[in-house]
Amino acid sequence: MAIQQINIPDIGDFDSVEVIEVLVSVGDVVAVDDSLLTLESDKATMEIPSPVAGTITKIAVSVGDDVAEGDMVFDIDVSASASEDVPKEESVVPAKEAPIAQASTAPVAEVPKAATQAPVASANKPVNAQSMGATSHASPSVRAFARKLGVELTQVTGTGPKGRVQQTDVEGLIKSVMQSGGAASGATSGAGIPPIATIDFSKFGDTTTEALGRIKKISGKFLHASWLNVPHVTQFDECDITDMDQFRKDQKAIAEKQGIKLTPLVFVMKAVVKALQDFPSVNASLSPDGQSIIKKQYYNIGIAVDTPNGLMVPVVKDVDKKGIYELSRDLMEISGKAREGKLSASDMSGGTFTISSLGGIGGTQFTPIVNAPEVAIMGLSKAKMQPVWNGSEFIPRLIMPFSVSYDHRALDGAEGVRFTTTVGKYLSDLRQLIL
Ligand code: CAO
Repeated sequence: MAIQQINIPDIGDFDSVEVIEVLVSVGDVVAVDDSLLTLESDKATMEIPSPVAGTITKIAVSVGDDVAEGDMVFDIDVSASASEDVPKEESVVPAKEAPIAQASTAPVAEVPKAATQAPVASANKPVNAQSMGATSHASPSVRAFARKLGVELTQVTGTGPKGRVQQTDVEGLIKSVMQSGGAASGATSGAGIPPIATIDFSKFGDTTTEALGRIKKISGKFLHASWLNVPHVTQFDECDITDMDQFRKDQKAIAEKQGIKLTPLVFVMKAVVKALQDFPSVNASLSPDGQSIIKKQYYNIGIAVDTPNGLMVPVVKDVDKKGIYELSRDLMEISGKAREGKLSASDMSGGTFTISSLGGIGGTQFTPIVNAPEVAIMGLSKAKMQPVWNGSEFIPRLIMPFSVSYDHRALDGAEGVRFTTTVGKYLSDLRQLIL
């Protein structure tokens, strides 16, 4: 046995503090930094971490004792043999600094080796209250309240004087975690989504609070779910739409006679569908277990529409089977219905790929969020005349920036950029759509 005596380290300004929790028992195997004791003064609560890995062989304090710097509190056996008696599964747990693969496969004998490599010398190295986790200021009663509810004070933003954490701050954190559905994932485990601080903005100036509209609340949930579940990659690109736009303008007068407004968007829809036929994995969804890709042989394009009530995504069906005029009519109809709040459930369902066009408004590029369970979405930005080098001179060309965000589980980067390049190729030369 190689016994390492653990003493109370530097506890800052306090002469002695009370032990309010003994977090280990004799025979427990601990890793470096595992908490051993909780101390509480009238000003702060602090945890004493283990400076070594090993097995607890003696505990020299009890709850209610007062301890001071240098007091002996534990004996820990740091020898190799100390962990050999411990069942294999348990002994692997403390080796938390080992790579994951090693942790699950390492033979028992390797664990004490890691333990002896731990910074034994640091047992005698002064550790101040800050490094012991007492970084949050809070009264003992607030600390006790947080502890009772399993809230780590370091996750709470204090709104009291000098950032002191108050009971309302702890309550606010719990409320926000519950509302975001994060409670199940464990607010204190570190595995959940770290909450955003709750701040009383009125402390800094006048504010007004308005409830989000119904559509915004609904779309917000979908956007949030996609943002959290889908590993997004956004590929930026641009294409020369000079010829396409000239053709559009040539057709505009004829279209207007039929009551149709021709915008670049319908040409993009046709080019996208042709590219989707070339890249079936983009016109797809992942199976719920993520083990298969479901490729769709129909081409229904969702169009993000900006309405007074918020973003809506009606779907234009069978885009592959429709001409430019028919698509324009469909687009005018569904965007009109969206703005008047008259979309039916079937108008909004069955999409296979979505286009979000901000080209009529402005901007150079943006990163749209995938309309899951689809696997990709295109973002269109405003086309501008730009000088383009043709090999001998700069010529003015109409260049449209666009982006495609995609689910990296479904598409590799190479496939993503091949897709955007193909869309650009079709938009630059519409004749290719009929090949
Ligand atoms: N580059 C340059 N000009 C463009 C363009 C582009 N990429 N796209 C459209 N335009 C032009 C149109 O030609 C039109 O000009 P003219 O009247 O001179 O022909 C003008 O901009 C306005 O077009 P529009 O926006 O009315 O029509 P559209 O078919 O392009 O778009 C719709 C229809 C419903 C998509 C659009 O009105 C809309 O709601 N866009 C916002 C979508 C949105 O909010 N997306 C964000 C989602 S966040 O992820």
